[in-house]
Amino acid sequence: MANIFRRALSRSRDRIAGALAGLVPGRRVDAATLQDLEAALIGADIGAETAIDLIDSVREARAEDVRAALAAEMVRVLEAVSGDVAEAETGPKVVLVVGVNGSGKTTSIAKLTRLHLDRGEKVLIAAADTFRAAAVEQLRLWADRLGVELIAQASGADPAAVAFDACQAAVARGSDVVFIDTAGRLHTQGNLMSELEKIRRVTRKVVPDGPHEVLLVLDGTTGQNGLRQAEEFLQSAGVTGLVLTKLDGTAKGGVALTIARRIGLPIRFVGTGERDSDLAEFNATEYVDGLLGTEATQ
Ligand SMILES: Nc1nc2c(ncn2[C@@H]2O[C@H](COP(=O)(O)OP(=O)(O)OP(=O)(O)O)[C@@H](O)[C@H]2O)c(=O)[nH]1
Ligand SMILES: [Mg+2]
Repeated sequence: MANIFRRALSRSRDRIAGALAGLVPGRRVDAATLQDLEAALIGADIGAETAIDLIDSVREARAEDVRAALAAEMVRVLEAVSGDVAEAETGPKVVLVVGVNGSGKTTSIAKLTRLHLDRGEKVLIAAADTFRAAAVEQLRLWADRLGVELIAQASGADPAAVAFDACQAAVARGSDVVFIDTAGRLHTQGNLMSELEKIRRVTRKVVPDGPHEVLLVLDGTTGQNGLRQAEEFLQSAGVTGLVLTKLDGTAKGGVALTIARRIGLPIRFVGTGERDSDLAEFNATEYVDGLLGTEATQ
């Protein structure tokens, strides 16, 4: 399969390639080139602290080795947080999907559903975003299109009650996985954050070892701001992994490195478009190749 990160990160890769072009083989790396490289990394939305650390790791390298050394360090940073996903011991795997408004939660659930269906698994979806009728309808459209069962209640219903129903239905039907869609929220909305805690608590009454994953969906184009969101959600929602969405062409994409380094959370998936097939499992080596063009030059 073609490396999707090649396309997604082409802008940042071009910029970084421009900086790397200043390196003269056979010579030590000069300060001006390192400065250019640092600026290119920051321009790719790798936060300043992370960029400085990366530059430090290649300061002593020979010019011709810089790209490879940088790539190795980036992969190391990303793989340090790869971590395994908890598997369901008995009964369905419960996956709670959270994030701020419009980050791509509902669409990501459609994509994840498709991924699991393609593996031959039985999927059920819970419409626990009960704030807007349109939110339920959006999910219903996806569920119909994908041919999976949706558990929903009238708008305004208690999201935790929907999640509870869905877990019970998933147990009754022998589903392999249940995805719980939630309304967008900010970490500052205390009542909404405690609602997530309630959802978690209530699902445990049905599936005691769940939720097995709490996926935070982050818009990959919101840059360092997205990082702060991730940090705040981590505190209050028990997030276990990330889905980075909208990495489709004009994204700078470097935020993944900062997330890994600062937050210590694995990026599990990336979204690369609006269709249900536009999802890929995150792969550190391919991502770094997309950012640095490593493989093309070796
Ligand atoms: N280009 C692109 N668009 C995406 C991607 N993921 C989601 N979108 C679009 O982003 C918009 C918001 O997506 P939703 O899935 O509705 O986001 P949400 O987080 O559920 O939004 P709320 O429920 O309102 O908080 C929609 O127009 C999606 O089609 C992606 O990976 N790439
Ligand atoms: Mg939604």
